[in-house]
Amino acid sequence: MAYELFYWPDIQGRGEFVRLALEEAGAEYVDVARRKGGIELLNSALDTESHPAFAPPFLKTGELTIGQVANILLYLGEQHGLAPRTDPGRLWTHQLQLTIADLVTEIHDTHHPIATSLYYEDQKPEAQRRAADVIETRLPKFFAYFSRILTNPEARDWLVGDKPTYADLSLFQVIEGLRYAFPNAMKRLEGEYPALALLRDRVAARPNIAAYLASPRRIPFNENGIFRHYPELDE
Ligand SMILES: N[C@@H](CCC(=O)N[C@@H](CS)C(=O)NCC(=O)O)C(=O)O
Repeated sequence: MAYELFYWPDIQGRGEFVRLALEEAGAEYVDVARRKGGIELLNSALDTESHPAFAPPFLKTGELTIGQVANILLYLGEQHGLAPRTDPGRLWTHQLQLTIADLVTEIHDTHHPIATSLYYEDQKPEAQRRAADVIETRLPKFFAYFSRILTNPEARDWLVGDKPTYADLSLFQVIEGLRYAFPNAMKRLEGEYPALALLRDRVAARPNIAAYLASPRRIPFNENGIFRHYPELDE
């Protein structure tokens, strides 16, 4: 039975971390809200499920409804060999994913530092201060962390041992998104963390991922998602 992914239809957003895992796994799935009448189904699932997600993305499979990106990936990792089976490996992969989720929130907050409910245009001066700090202090700290893991002898090409996991797919997405949002800053920063670009390239070369990226299923980055390009924030 095909998975049902519920996420906003016009953005990559947080749903993209789930799409990448489903695509890498070659899993059959329906991106529900991208179909006619799908937004209504999404909203009604938020209202009526007995274990409702607070916000999209969420994934339905059989009787299960699973919310929170890291939780969805924990499940998909087990189902499709996208994470180790042992407890230490499973928890380590989950920990990396939760750290990526923290980073994603900080990136989101560069354009929405005051309130998610306000427009970017209503918080531009604060966004400028926040973006400058994220570029100067937070990205280097996260990049150094993930680089250290990737260059640890036990990593061998991927974050967790010798096989790709959903955490690698997610880190790929973060690097792609940051290149879109902050091209100038990333040009300056990336040279210092070559292991990250190598990981990005390894993920992009995975056959299922390469096919997905070239397909119309991959929504282009835009200024409604998490990774937004506002030139004034990328100085
Ligand atoms: N921590 C949640 C965050 C979910 C989330 O913030 N979803 C956004 C779209 S990316 C949303 O629709 N939020 C609506 C809201 O927070 O009211 C996750 O990782 O799944």
